[in-house]
Amino acid sequence: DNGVVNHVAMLPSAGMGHLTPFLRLATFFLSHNIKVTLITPHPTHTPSESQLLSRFQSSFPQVNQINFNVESSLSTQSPNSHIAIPYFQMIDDIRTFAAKALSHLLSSLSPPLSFFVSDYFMLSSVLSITQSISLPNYVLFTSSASFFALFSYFSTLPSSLSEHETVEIQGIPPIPISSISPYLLVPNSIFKKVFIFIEDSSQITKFDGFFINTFEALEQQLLEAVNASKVLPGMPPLLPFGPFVPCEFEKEGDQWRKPLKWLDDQPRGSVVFANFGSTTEFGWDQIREIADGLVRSGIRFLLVVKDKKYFNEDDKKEEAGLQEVLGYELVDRIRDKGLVMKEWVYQSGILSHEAIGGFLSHCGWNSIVEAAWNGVPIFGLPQRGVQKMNAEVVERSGWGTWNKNWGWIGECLVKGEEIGDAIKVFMNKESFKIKASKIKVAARKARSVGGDCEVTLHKLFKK
Ligand code: BUP
Repeated sequence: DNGVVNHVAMLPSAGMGHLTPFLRLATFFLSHNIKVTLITPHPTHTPSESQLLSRFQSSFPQVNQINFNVESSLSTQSPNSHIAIPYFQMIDDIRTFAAKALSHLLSSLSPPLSFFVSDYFMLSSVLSITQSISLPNYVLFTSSASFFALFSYFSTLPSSLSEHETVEIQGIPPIPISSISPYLLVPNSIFKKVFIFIEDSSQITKFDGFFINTFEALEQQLLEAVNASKVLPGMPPLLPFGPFVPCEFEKEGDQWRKPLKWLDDQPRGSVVFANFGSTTEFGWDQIREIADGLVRSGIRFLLVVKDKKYFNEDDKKEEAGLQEVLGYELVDRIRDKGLVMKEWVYQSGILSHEAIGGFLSHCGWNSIVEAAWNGVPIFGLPQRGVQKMNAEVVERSGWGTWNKNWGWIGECLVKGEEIGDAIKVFMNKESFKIKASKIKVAARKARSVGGDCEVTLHKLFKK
């Protein structure tokens, strides 16, 4: 220790899927005596984000937490309530703040920053700022290395992509076109306009590096190909910092105990856990089919259902809501075999419970890494974005599967009978369990003292 205080500033994008990995990485920095400044919007996109932030603040009062006011017309109408600012609007608001105030803010921090960590949704908005003040800029990529490869290659792809069957990128497995979000294939879609980084991959090479929540055993081939500049010439280092580990502050009040108590009474490995991400947009008809499938499978289950209303209006009418979503008959059939909850649960705690034997997941990347950390096999029900590509990562490494014929879940209705059969086969497959335990061992090794994450950290701060 030479007395130098290492200081890092971080700016996550909106959404739990971005905030959670940023806070987990911040916790890792803190545990290695690195000072952290965290810059976040107020109000947040969802109530869950502001609750998580305040618990983080209570656990780590030493963190320099800076809130900036979101200036969109929507939020100024009622600055203190959660009035569901549309996601794209929120991203735009963060960019506006960055353009106006970030340069001054970052250069005024004390002690001076070692580097800045931005979100990959902010790519083009921050680079010119950090370059102008000569501040090293790393990007936290909150998805898989598999998607990183496509992301960094994207602007060099032909525009007539939808006529091809696969995308072929040197050094990595071919990506089926059907696994890529249709929004990325449509020229001039709003998605492409908002995430303008994709239009210009050359910017990627100007950053100091990319942090990613993955580890060798999970995505070795991808990491090697990207770092050998096979995917994009001149690529800065893609640094695996995963698996990001769930933290104590993520537990909310006492409510996280409820499903764990129920799980305590279930046999080891007997329960399939079904949860579909923080921005699930299944219709209620699809949720009913999934619940019906779970009952038909004969396997014990813990199902978490939510609708947009819950997230947007902070509506916690748990019991009434459930019957409304599932119908009385189904709620009655569920009684023996399952627990259904209609609220935010402590997912990583559930995944670590020994009664859990499988995970029915939308395949958000954080969920996948949490399952890997706990050695829980995954059956994927991808709904949108990069979730099919994430499901493929799991399938390739042999600890789970998904049904490609079902397409994007929620687009057409998958019936309970089919779901029930699939769950039965999935939960009885020994090879998934064996592979998942191996992934868990590798995940723990990457995070151990002297493991890959610490090696990455020492590279960053070598003096
Ligand atoms: Br839902 C839910 N409790 O009830 P992903 C989620 N989580 O702790 P995303 C809970 O939120 P996209 C709940 O453990 C994970 O850390 C979960 O991130 C936690 O999916 C995070 O899995 C969700 O990346 O969708 O962000 O919902 O695929 O768009 O990233």
